[in-house]
Amino acid sequence: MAGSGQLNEACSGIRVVDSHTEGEPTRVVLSGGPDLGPGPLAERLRRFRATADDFRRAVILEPRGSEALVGALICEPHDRSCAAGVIYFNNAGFLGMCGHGTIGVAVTLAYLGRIGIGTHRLETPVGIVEVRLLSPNEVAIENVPSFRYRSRVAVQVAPFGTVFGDIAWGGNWFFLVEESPFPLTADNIRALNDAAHQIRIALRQQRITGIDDAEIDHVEFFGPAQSAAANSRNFVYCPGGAFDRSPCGTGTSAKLACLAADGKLEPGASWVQESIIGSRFSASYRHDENGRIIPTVSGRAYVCAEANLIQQPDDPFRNGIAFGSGS
Ligand code: PYC
Repeated sequence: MAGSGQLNEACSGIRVVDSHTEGEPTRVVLSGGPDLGPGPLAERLRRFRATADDFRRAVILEPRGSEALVGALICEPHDRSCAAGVIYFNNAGFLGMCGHGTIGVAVTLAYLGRIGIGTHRLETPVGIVEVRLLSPNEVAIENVPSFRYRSRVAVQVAPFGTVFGDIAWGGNWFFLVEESPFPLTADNIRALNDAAHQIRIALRQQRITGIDDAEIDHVEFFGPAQSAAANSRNFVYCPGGAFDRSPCGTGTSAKLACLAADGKLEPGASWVQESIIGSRFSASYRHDENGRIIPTVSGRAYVCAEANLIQQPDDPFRNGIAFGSGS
């Protein structure tokens, strides 16, 4: 009988729990992932990239995933003070850090009974982040040190002329554009995404980068908030060509770094960032000893599925469907 017994023995199972953080999905991989061996997370990320890209694609791409999905592979931490190690990936590759993903991971670990209310540390390839589980669905994360690298950088973008933006690090590299080319409404999502994509390509062609020639692969537009409870609305374009449904944890951190650099937000003061779908993160920051900021970003996540992903050996799309990354 199809679907049982011997046939199933040939299929590998990948155990996942899905959640969304303020609308943006996260898929936590609990088992069935690649063996990346020991060592710091940055080293294991290099092994993941070099040896197990099929696994990334199988978990993230259609027909099992979607362009908006971020995967989070749970690993043994190298630093034993951490509750878990985590490596983030999406439809285009790997992410150093992911704010919404970290909130999703914390809520998922709580759902599974692996962590309780209180403060925990998670190890990522770009550093340790502290997560405070405030309730089963509410999490505050203390992100990696964030900073503005350059302000008011001009980039020539064919349909728009000169576009000015700040370059900042919030766990990923961002180009932050204050004057959005289109109003930040759901009707404009396609136009916003296309514009952000053009800017990303122009940054690449004009060799405008982060530190050490790092590619700036996230573009963020800002505009007035729709809710009276928020300070600003954003639209965040992600490396695989999808847009963030949440206000983006690393993008909100990059925004705080710019506000701090401009003297527009005091340490400890609250900043509420609204996403293109109207969901919200609240955030604040403190300074570290190196002149950077340590952002705290809070939001809610909800578990929405538990599943075992199956890859049948003769399925032509067992490793996902490659439409092109959009990058
Ligand atoms: O929340 O940091 C974030 C994030 C990055 C990409 C998608 N979400």
